[in-house]
Amino acid sequence: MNTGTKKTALDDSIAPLLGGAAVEPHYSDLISHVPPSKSANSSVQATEKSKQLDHFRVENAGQPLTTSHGVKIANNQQTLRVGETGPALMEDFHAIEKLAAFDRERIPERVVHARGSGAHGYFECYKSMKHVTKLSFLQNPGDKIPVFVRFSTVQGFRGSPDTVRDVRGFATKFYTEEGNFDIVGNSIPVFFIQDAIKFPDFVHAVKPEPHNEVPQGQSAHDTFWDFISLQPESLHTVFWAMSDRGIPRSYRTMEGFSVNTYKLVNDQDKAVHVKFHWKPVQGKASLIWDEAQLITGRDPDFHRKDLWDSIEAGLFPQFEFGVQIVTEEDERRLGFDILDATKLIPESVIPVEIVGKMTLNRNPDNFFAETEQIAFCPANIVPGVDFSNDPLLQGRTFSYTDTQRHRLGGPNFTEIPINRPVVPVHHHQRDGMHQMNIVKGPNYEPNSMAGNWPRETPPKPHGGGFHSHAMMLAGMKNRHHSPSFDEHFSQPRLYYLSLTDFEKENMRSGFSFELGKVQKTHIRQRVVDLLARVDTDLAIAVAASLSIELTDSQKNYPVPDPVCGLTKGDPALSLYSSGDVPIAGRRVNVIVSDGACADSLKTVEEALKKEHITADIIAPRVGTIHTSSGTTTASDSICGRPSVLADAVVFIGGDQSTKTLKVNGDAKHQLMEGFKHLKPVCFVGNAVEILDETDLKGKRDEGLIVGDAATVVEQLINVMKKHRVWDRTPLVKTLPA
Ligand code: HDD
Repeated sequence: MNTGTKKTALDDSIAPLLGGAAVEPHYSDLISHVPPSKSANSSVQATEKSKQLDHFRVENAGQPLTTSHGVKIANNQQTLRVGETGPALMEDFHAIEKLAAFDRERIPERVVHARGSGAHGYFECYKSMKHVTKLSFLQNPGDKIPVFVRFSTVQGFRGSPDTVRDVRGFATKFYTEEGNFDIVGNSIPVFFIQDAIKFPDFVHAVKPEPHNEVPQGQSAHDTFWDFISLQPESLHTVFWAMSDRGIPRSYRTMEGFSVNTYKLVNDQDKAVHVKFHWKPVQGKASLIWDEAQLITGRDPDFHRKDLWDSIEAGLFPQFEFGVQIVTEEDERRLGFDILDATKLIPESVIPVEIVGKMTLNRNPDNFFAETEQIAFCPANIVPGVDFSNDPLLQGRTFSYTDTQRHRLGGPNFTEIPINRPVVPVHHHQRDGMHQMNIVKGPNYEPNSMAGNWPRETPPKPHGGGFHSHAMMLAGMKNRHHSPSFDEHFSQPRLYYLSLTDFEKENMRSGFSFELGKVQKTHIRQRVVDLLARVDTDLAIAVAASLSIELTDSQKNYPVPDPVCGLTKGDPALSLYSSGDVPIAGRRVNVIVSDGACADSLKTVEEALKKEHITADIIAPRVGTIHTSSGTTTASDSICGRPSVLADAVVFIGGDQSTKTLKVNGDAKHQLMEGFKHLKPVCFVGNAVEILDETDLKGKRDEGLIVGDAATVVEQLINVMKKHRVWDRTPLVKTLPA
């Protein structure tokens, strides 16, 4: 055994790997090849929060291995035992500590929203909102504050795939100069229930079924649809989840909504109701359902990696921040209750006023320490904001900190670095599990021992203490809900009418798929009955896929009243009705083989780069590929990076290359699959011969593009702006893959 001062046990074991040379020093050699994270580099301006986190960041490079008590360790490879074959010894404090720490590594996952990804960034104010709110970060244009955002799915466990059909969480922590303010929102503007008391029932129904714990990451099962069919208030949110909104292309291409109505309060103590919105600068976009399901196997971390990679590439995701301010007069003319979280406020009636922008520019250093331990709560508000009487919001204000005390092990989770505000914290709360601070002085108030510090601060226009907005209330104590919460069909109808034809069709397919997985026929029938109350054509289409026939009475249900007189819908509710979408940050699979035309490849790569689109070079094998006049590097194989992971596919021609790819099954599969998922599929030069080897021989459409490199790439960029080749839908239904 090595007990000397120069070589260690690890030195002995890695020496052969390093060519048997004397190993000294050793750890830094092993890790020096790890490239530094670009997003963590100083090119990104450090925010106050980032500077605060510096105090807690631990760099291990060049440091000796120690126990948690700081004792340097000479051997981390073998347990202390008697002789070479004898039993282990209890006095091996290092082995015992190491195993005990490992045994406790997992903490309870979030009861919902367990699967998620986060990023640091900053928020910048565009314009002063002083007239409506004291919120410190909305006073002066140009002011910036740090934020941390966590995106998530709702239903699945921590290890579930990213691209399941689900609502997405969109939670933002603003580290303001007056404390932490959280907007714990979703990617869908409405919620399944109106009153927080129903949340456990809803979650039990949607989570994997209790007897066998399936299905994972899916709502396509009996208990979910049983609940929905008996709870018509959930229908509106279900409409959104069954539409393309339930399968976003990326976290970067989702809208975010506070869902609940809040209040903004100004320095005159005047309050207005408000809903908060996030608008993705990258544009809105979704996946195709078949594609989403395939990605769950091909790359279960698809959204997580997309967020991470775009930040590392310097293509920082941005979201504009908007407010929908509702005056008392507006409230009266809307015709529905803005305190009902199953209702949205149409943007064509009350426009979203854009007041700032959030930029996500830094990946976390440690997933557990930051993304897993961050604790959001709708009750985390600061001066300038207050709660509305929305009964869902009222219940939420309790549930989050309660679950966090359990999940994060006690009341002191606010001292975990990611949760600390960037302003000082002083109070009389003490002790408990994992207290990190050494607080001096008396722990009660009033006190004369320390001049009664820390003291209250009266409310002020700026920098004052938080005080709740005063409101006159009177009423009987009871468990009734307001009759204004009773209507459930007008808003789902508004949403359905707002969609483009292909979005409507996707929603019908979404319903058909999910209800097709439901075993109990009476549950399917009840859902179809609810659909008939919203739109007869939709109900007939879904019913047909389930061999259900609508009764005459179901066909003649009264048409719900239009919301705010919007008989044709509201364009803002559709993903695609407003025309071209931004394409910066998209990815294209560029397929080559040995002999591929170097000039064509260069033209395509350069044109895509100009649009900030990533070209992933893929080939029958990874590594060096010999082109017509040099080499290129395939970052993945055609099989390893299928079309479902890209937004478009380009085949580069070249005599030998085309000859190889024509007989390559993975290449032809990529072509057909990309086509099936309505993606542009392009052929440069003689690569068109690959197309002619498939069932699509001779076929051309807007997105099946053939020609020289410059022509192809120009057309490709134009088609990508439409996101998909939607007109292809009827044809692809007849194709196998
Ligand atoms: Fe919730 C987590 C969003 C209703 C109780 N919720 C959670 C997260 C998001 C939302 C984004 C994950 C935050 C993170 O990334 O850590 N929840 C919503 C929205 C709702 C909503 C937009 C409707 C407007 N939630 C809601 C109700 C209750 C909860 C009515 C209970 C009364 N939500 C929770 C929770 C979670 C949570 C159980 C799980 C983990 C956590 O809080 O920290 O307390």
